[in-house]
Amino acid sequence: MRIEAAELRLITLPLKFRFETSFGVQTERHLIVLTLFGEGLEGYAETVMEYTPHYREETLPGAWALLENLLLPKVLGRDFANPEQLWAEISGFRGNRMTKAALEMAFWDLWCKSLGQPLWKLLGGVRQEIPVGISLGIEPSLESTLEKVGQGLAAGYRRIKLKIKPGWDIRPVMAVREAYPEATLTVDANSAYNLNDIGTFCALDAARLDYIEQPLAFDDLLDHAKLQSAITTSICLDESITSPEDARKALEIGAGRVINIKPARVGGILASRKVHDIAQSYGLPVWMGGMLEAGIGRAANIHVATLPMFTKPGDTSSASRYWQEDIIEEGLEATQGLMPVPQGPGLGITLKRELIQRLTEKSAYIA
Ligand code: OSB
Ligand code: MG
Repeated sequence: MRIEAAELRLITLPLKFRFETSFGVQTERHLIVLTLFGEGLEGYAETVMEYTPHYREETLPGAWALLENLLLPKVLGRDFANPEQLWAEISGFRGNRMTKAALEMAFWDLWCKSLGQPLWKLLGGVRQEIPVGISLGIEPSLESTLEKVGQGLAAGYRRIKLKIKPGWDIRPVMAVREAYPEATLTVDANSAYNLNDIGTFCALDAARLDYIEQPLAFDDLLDHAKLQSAITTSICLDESITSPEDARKALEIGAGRVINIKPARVGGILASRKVHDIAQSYGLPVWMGGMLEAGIGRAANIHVATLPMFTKPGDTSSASRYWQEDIIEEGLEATQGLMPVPQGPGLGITLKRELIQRLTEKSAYIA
């Protein structure tokens, strides 16, 4: 598959809800829509990073510059037989995995389309519906937290994840557990704690959480292993896993028992499959994380989550929860907590071009 040209568009999408985490508040998403052109086909991707490096280090302006000046010039006019070959070409650049993942995603879409196959099939997926839950931001009150949890469960979502931070942890979590004794509940601290907080996590053992997501530093493994040995609840790693190598090391030292796979964070779809395979070799489950994706990224996440070890409900909830109007024609909607897998070639999605054009704040065409 020859990559002939590329287009970058910067767009902003207002979120339907205010999303507060331990690292900040989000009310809109800024993303780059990347299109690769080749052999009469188009491959799509969207980015996950924001303007500020509050989740991991990468930023949107950094991604734009890297794509425009380095990554796209390196692959344009070149032929790649498969995603592995494309990855080999760009893997010499260190880090910047989210940015490289965007290029890889668009190439997967293009390559699968050239073979007339959906992504999930070429990847080796085994399921046609993905079990999903919701990620609830930090709410202004206990009452609204309980209400949102109730709504999520009533909609059939299979797990409710509560964002926590120091000062908003044991009390809301226990209140939700008391109100919903049977619900599958998890929490996500987004790196807000350290080993001095072991007492908080010991107290949370009583909440019977399925796991505690990323309690400690975004780049830590060792302290997570220490915390894991001190509590009964499983730790799930998110921020700390940026590659298959990280996953191997984390599982080897017992830094957690579950991995949240976000394809962008680990360096793309091939890397996601490798992290998945490593978890499988330890007999440990994974689940599909989310970065408040619009339609392109959401579709990609659904395809990847068809791999066998994605047994825990992921964060890929219905697109209509997030957006008044999504950027793709297909509605990615879950029923009773099950998200169907798109069946067209590649990602199986069609862009809403007029909407994307209208939203475009900046664009670049590179040939
Ligand atoms: O830590 O999982 C996270 C969103 C943005 C950045 C980090 C995270 C999240 C979410 C939302 O939890 C998941 C989603 O609904 O897409
Ligand atoms: Mg997380």
